[in-house]
Amino acid sequence: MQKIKNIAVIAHVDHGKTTLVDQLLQQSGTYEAHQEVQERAMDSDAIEKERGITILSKNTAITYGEHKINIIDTPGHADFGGEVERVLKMVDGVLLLVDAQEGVMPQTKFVLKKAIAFGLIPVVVINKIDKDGSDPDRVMDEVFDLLVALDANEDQLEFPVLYAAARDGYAKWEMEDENKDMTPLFDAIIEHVPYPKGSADADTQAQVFTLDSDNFVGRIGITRIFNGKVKKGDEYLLVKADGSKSKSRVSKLIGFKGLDRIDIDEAEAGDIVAIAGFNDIDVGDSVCDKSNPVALDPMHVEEPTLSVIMSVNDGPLAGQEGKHVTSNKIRDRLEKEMETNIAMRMEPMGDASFKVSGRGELQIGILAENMRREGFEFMLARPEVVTKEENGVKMEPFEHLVVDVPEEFQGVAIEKLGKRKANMTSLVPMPDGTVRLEFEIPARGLIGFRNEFLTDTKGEGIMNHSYLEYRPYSGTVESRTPGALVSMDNGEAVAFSIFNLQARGVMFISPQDKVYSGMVIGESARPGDLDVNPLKGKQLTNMRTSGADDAIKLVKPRDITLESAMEWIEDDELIEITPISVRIRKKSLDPIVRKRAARDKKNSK
Ligand SMILES: Nc1nc2c(ncn2[C@@H]2O[C@H](COP(=O)(O)OP(=O)(O)OP(=O)(O)O)[C@@H](O)[C@H]2O)c(=O)[nH]1
Ligand SMILES: [Mg+2]
Repeated sequence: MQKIKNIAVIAHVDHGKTTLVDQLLQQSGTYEAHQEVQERAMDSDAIEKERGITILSKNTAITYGEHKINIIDTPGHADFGGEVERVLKMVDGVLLLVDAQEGVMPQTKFVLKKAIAFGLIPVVVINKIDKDGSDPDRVMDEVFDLLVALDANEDQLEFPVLYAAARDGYAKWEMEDENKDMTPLFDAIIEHVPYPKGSADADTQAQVFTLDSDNFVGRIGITRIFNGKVKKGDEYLLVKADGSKSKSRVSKLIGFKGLDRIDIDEAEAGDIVAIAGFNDIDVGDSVCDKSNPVALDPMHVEEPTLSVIMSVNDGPLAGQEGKHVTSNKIRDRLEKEMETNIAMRMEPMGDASFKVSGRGELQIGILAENMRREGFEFMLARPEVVTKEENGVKMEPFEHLVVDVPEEFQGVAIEKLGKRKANMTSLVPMPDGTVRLEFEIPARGLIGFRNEFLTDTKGEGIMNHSYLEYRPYSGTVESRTPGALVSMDNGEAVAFSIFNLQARGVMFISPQDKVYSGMVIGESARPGDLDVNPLKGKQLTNMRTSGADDAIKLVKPRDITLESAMEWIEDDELIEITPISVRIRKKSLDPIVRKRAARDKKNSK
């Protein structure tokens, strides 16, 4: 029987997880000599590559001496925390990476809290020690204090610590040691991560933690085998979270080796393998012995905290750019998503709309981005937090927020966050002249804050947050002040009128962009919406051919992305998303209806 170690790499976003996995793959000699490998090889999805972030957790396996090490790379962004939660149950140890300069950040706390709760002893890797501003001693203290605060037990407090520069390919036990290679980290894994429990001779018990598909064999469940063996060709019972059972034969068994997948005939307790042959296999399902099925605990991950209504595009430009536009298509796609994405929820709302819930704007935004790339067209409303009742008290999600700002912006940051009901818990001057402020804030208060924060801090502020807990509802928080510039006509925008409108605010459109009545084409410099006409040409001259256009200096319009739009819009606005465009519109396209609503709102105040 092969000796196996199963680890997950966890950290705050960007602290270097995927880069570290690259080095472990390379230095273990897992790649073939001629194999060409991209940087951050585990980030294989298109959006992951584009943005340089990990979205889905993924596993790989390396051989080190007589050991096989199964490694699961996890995402660090708070919105994908559910991915980390479900992975932690599958491993026997974690590598906790902490940036030697940034130190403990909100998601470091979140993932470590979960790991501690699972009883795992972290191998702490203080990473990026090559950075100029790095301060490994301070960061080490922060990690220790965090473990104490998380009620870690004595064994957990004895955690091993290494110092590393993943990008440069070395890890070491002491800062004074020579920068060589990853050997110390490999040794730490072998020495400190326990061997899997369970027995290859017991009845089979395996659990699915990720789904995949294969053109030839269809749906594949990536599973951790906790007991017994899984053999190709044998029959097993699939037990779902609701207790329902179905029998199937394993048509294909796939093992992992670096970035490759290999056909195998058998695997046993402790290993991580992919299983094909079960058509309706889902995340959390157990694959069990058919005569003695004992299912494993279904997976629990934290509930979604944010929801947004997705609906069929009913604007005047509907159906012109997308392939899938009907509510049936949208429903099918969302249902498919929910099968694999256990941290998200979907609820049909009638009238061709769906409530999609997740952990944050980025998670919902990535789903929407994937859908538009697949040819979907739809609308999104303003994100809302998911509130719930506990003992008759309305509760809402709170977040732990850390902002790093140059000293001169400390005042404005505190003032703005105060208006959003944030409560400051710490203020620490950092060696580089910035100040680190920590807050507890209702998740509601963060919606739309990022843009404002970046403007207020002239782009120099950095903010990070992650889910804390549900607390009693904290009353109204402030939202966007500037009004919208709303088009009052249908057609193609004209340079001359955009030029004139620039004085009124920031434009979102360029000449020749399609616009319609009720579409938001800019942000007004003042509060309150303003109906404007972006189609007005200079009197009857054909400006483009006359060359007069060249004389007009247009400011570059603000780029409206799916996520910036989600941050920006108000309750009476929608985002229209197609494979080609992201537009913002008023819910009601009729100016008279909007005027009446505005008047009613004013009167009711
Ligand atoms: N200076 C320095 N930069 C590093 C080091 N390790 C990683 N980086 C850089 O940090 C950035 C983020 O690295 P990733 O490996 O994508 O980080 P990650 O933790 O996987 O990020 P997420 O998966 O999105 O949470 C990249 O630009 C890396 O090149 C290091 O040791 N030193
Ligand atoms: Mg990553």
